[in-house]
Amino acid sequence: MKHSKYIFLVTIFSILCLPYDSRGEKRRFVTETDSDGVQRVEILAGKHFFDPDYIVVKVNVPLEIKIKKESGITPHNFVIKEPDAGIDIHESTSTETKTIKLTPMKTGKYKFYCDKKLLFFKSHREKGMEGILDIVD
Ligand SMILES: [Cu+2]
Repeated sequence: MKHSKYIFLVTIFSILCLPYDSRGEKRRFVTETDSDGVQRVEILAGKHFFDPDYIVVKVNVPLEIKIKKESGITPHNFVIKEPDAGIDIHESTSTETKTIKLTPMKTGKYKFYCDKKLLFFKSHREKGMEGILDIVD
C-alpha cells in the first residue's frame, strides 16, 4: 500500500516537471565569447515569457544583454537583483533594443524576471515571466 502511494507521487511529480524542462530546453541559449572578448545574448520579452529563458554565460567575461519587447501595449521589464554576483539590474524594455552591460562575478544559477503587475492581477513573474541566468566557469 505504502509502496504504490510512493509510485503514484513520483509519477505525478515527473509529469509536473516535464513541461517546464522541455520549455527550458527550447529556449536555452549558451553564449560564445566574441573576438572582442564580450559575450552577447539577445532576449525578447513578451506576454508572458522571456526568449531565451535559460541563458548560460561565462563568469568574469563581460556580458552584453540586448533586450527588447514584442509590440503591444503591455509593458515589461528585466530584473536581476544578485549583488553577490555583481548584478543589480532593473531595466524597462521597449520595442527598440536596449543594451545592458555587466560582468558576471560569481558562478551559480540566478533568476531574472519581469516585476510588472496590473492592479490586483498576478504579476508577470507569477504568469511565467521568469528565467535563469546560469553563470559557469
Ligand atoms: Cu512583463
